[in-house]
Amino acid sequence: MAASLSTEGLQQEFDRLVADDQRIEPRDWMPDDYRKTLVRQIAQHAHSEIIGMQPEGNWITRAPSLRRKAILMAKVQDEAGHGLYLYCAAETLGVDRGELIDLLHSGRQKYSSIFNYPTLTWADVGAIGWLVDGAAITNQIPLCRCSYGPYARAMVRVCKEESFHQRQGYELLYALTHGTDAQRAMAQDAVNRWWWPSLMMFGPPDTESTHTAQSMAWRIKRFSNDELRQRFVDMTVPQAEVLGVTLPDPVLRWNEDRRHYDFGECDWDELRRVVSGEGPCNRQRMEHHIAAHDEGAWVREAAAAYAAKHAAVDAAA
Ligand code: FAQ
Repeated sequence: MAASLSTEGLQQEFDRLVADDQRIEPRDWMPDDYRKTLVRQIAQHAHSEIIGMQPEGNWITRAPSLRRKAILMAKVQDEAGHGLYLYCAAETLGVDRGELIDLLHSGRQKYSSIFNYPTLTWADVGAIGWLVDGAAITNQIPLCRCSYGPYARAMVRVCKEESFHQRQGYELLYALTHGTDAQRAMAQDAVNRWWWPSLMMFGPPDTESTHTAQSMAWRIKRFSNDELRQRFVDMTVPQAEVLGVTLPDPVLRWNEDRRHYDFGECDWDELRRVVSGEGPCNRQRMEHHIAAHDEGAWVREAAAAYAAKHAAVDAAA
């Protein structure tokens, strides 16, 4: 069909597929800006999963029991898997993973602000699972219905795994809040530090979000940043009550008229600083990623040589 239609006809067919809630697949014609938006978002998402292994990876050797260590290792490994599905989804748009990693290393692509905060105590592992994975799921469940097929399908599996991650964080914090006074204080301190950065994961307020309107028209995003942030707050406040922690927001309260929780304003200057490279751990995260990438060069070379050898054998057969 692509060969026989004019650009206008192709655009109409694309618009029809999106309006009918059908999936755009890699073989389909798509507008250049749709492709660019997807590459930007999927690459940023993939980088976030990979850089996101660092804050929790910091605690694998110090987990307080074998059970906790096994759970944490499985979780961090899952994040690596998510990064790989997402790089594969991006590659269906005609870009190469190596190219995306270069863009990350040169600061031309981003990763989520949240991974630029330090993990100071063991309770941070629980707070990340409960709040960060909780926010990630809230954002990612609608992405399972994203108009681009490979991204939507990757999200289905990612969301299943994220929900295990969120539960393990909640369960870890529950054990701490039902433990000693020192454990309760450690849990509360972690929640105090991770609450606002978790709300900022949803991106700038709608009034400042440059991409939301177009991404919603293309059905890449199904809800705006503020809608998802509200959904996350509504879901999380009752969980905080069961855990027995307070959320560090003096204006947080149920609004009977809106049937939602009212909550305070994030520090948007802080989000801007962290996204522009001035967060507490930005430099450390990138240095670590670049060093790991360089040290892994021999593995990539060996894998490529192995694949080339087998391709030559197959071709000769
Ligand atoms: N951090 O116009 P919008 C996870 C940028 S995965 C950094 O609103 P958009 C799992 C944005 O890119 C977490 N940058 O943009 C896990 C844009 O920049 P540009 C990652 C941010 O795309 C858990 C500019 O600001 N999840 O946590 C942030 O429509 C535990 C304007 O913003 C995803 O990536 C931010 N927070 O909406 C792993 C989900 N917010 O390129 C390990 C997919 C905004 O114009 C451990 N992504 N920016 O210069 C999305 O849903 C969207 O891309 C948003 C942003 C909602 C993040």
